[in-house]
Amino acid sequence: MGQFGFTGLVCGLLLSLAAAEDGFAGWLRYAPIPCDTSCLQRLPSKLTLLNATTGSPIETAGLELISGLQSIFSQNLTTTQSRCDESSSILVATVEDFRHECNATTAIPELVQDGFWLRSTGSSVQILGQSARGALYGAYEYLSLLAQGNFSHVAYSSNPHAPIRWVNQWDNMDGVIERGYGGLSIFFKNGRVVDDLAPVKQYARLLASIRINGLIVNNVNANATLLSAENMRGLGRIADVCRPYGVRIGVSLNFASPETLGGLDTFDPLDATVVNWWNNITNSLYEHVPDLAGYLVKADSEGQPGPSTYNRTLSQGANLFARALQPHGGILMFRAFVYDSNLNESDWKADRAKAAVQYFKNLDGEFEENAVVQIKYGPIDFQVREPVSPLFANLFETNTAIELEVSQEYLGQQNHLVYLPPLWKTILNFDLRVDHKPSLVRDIISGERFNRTLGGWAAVVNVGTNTTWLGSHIAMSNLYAYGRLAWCPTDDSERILHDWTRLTFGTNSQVINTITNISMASWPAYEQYSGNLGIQTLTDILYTHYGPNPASQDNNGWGQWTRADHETVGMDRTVGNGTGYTGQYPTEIAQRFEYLNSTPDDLVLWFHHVPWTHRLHSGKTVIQHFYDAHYAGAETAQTFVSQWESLRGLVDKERYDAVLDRLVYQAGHSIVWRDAVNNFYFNMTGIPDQKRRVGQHPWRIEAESMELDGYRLYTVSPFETASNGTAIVTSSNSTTGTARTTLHFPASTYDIGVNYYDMYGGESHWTLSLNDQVVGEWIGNMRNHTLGNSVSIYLDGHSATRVIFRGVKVQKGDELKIVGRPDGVEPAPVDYVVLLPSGVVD
Ligand code: GCW
Repeated sequence: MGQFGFTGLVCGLLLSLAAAEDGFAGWLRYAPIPCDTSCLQRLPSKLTLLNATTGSPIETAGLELISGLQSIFSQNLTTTQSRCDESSSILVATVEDFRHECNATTAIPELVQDGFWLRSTGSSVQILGQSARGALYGAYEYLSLLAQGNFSHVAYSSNPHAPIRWVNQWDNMDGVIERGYGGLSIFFKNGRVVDDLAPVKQYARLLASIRINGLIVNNVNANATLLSAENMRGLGRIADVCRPYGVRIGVSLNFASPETLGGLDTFDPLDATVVNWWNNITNSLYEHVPDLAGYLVKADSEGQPGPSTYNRTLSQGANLFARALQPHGGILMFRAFVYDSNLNESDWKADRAKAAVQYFKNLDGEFEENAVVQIKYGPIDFQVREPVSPLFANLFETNTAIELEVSQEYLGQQNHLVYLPPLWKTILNFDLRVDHKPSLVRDIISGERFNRTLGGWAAVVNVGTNTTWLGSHIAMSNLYAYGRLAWCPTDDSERILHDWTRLTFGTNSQVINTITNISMASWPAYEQYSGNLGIQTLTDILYTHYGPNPASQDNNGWGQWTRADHETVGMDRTVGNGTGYTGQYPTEIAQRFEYLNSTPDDLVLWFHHVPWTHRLHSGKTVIQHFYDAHYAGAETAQTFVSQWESLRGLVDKERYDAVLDRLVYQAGHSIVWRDAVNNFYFNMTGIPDQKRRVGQHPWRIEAESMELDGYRLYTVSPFETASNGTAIVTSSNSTTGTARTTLHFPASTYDIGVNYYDMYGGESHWTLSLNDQVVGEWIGNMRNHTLGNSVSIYLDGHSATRVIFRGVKVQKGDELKIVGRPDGVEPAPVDYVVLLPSGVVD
């Protein structure tokens, strides 16, 4: 192995693989698979690399194969001197080198950029890439098969769906990640690039293994200081670490940089000094990062500067950067997320969803060839359900890419399991019927439908310093699946999950089935308890985008309105009577959504304003659907816990416990969601739940109804995030509070739940006792420890949560007591206690 000069690196890899199951290895664990002598004989024992120059992806492929076979089978590959040895050997090369050097006659199907060919006859393996990067992808593919215990003889080529397969990080220079739920930045700290880039190297490795070829390292709300001389050197170091993995880095730019950083008195994109300034910056960047992938620009959006300051068009703004990049072969990703955030809700026709088409449609054909318009999947903002952005059907002479979000903003922030590929596929597989011809979104972004040469994918990922990357082991299936779909969007969501699970948790079929069941049920369940029928995620859009707060959607300029009132709900986006949004789609689609009878239930409130008593295709009224769905979703979330518990002993303890903690939390928070949304609309409409559940909680004891000492009542806002609108808090920050009650429930064994608030800024302590015997105690530190983020300093839908003590024997007349000791600003708040007989979810 000395031949390639990477002895030290190999050891480094092996060490990290031997580490604890803390998630750092992701799906690249290369866990051991038993392999006896005859099994070993069926594996290659030698490795031949053609042109493995130092730092090239071919060399990386060799390193990965050596460490992978060593780790999985304890098989030590010996590297051969011979150029084209075929027996018992893995050959890794580019197709070109292979043809040139090996006098080869093998017929290899045509490969496109980054594609690869993989042939394995057991002991002989050929891995050939269209490029060195493709060869590395082939090596990861082969290792993925082996790591899943798949020894099949194979011969196939694999080509990417689109050339752009990027991830975006929203990392700020101070190290905080916007909408990041897995810790601080692995790239930046205190305004500079960090010294230790080991996590970046591992991230690049994970990305390469799912065939991601571009990485934007900083937030789209960009800070111009990234372009300082010192930081350019830092970017050079980041790029050096990523290059061996075929991952090219790029940066987000702040449009006003010529003024704020460069000291010019303008940032007008048509001003010659500005053009010059950006050209110089671009040239300097390429000196540090010769293979810079390009730029990402958010302009004229949410307070970010842009060309509108000088009455220039968005395309004039975009082309400034595109042209600066052209001599270097870079790509400009220009975001379509441009909208007015000061809309007037009293204007029936105002509609944020129309913004992207309004801003970009007329600019079609005006963007440079190396510019790509990056479009969020829906017209608003990463909601639990949105129709596809109509902009995909309005740009024919402009390159486009879809923007997805792996980071679960609006979708539980990785504290809730939500497996996203089924959501993404509703968009990717949507047929927009442009000119009455098949026009699947995935074929538009690949460039195929409108004959574009450039296009593809971006996903906001936001990994951080948490060893699990995203803050949760199980959320990593979304990152894995994103890479898989960007390569091949027709891959099946469940099969992707099977592969991920085998690689991440092993090949036990119970583990695979259980994780698949939970994951596949997770997006539907989350939609059911967080926002149905296309009303959007009913989260707090003015604060952290996490817990419930339906009222926050309306009466502000953000345009994420529900228009809910006593009688009616939903946005009328029809041409006939509403905002006219449906008219932005091609005729067939516009017609489908224009009318209630052809609009699917799951988008009815997106497109129509209807009475709460409107009957859906399902036969239910809108309001009853809300009630039922919120109950069903929360009930499904409860089953995640028991399903996961069936894996005790089948998953290593470290990850078993961590995932269990999250799922228990999710089960409790899904009830917070359910009750908040149901109570909110029950209060608004006065229409009772036919099944008499909403507002009826026979197994609860409200904290405010208990006998209190050192506790006082607290009116929670928003009201629906406390049972009965009221909680209790200690009378001061230093007073211990006691709440007692006598139980009148029938003698039985119950699970006892306590709903309380776990706020940021304090770690209160609570004890629950029955007849002075302690049942359990807990600390309000989840936000700091168990969960990946700290979300609220208030008693609200973000901090509301439930702790459960299982199997407690209760006699009629027992005295239940909660003692709460406040800490910091957290006054040991309690909402209610619930006694759950087996099978009851209250
Ligand atoms: O959804 C919104 C987020 C912002 C984000 C913005 C965007 C980076 O709340 O945090 O800013 O989208 O996509 O630009």
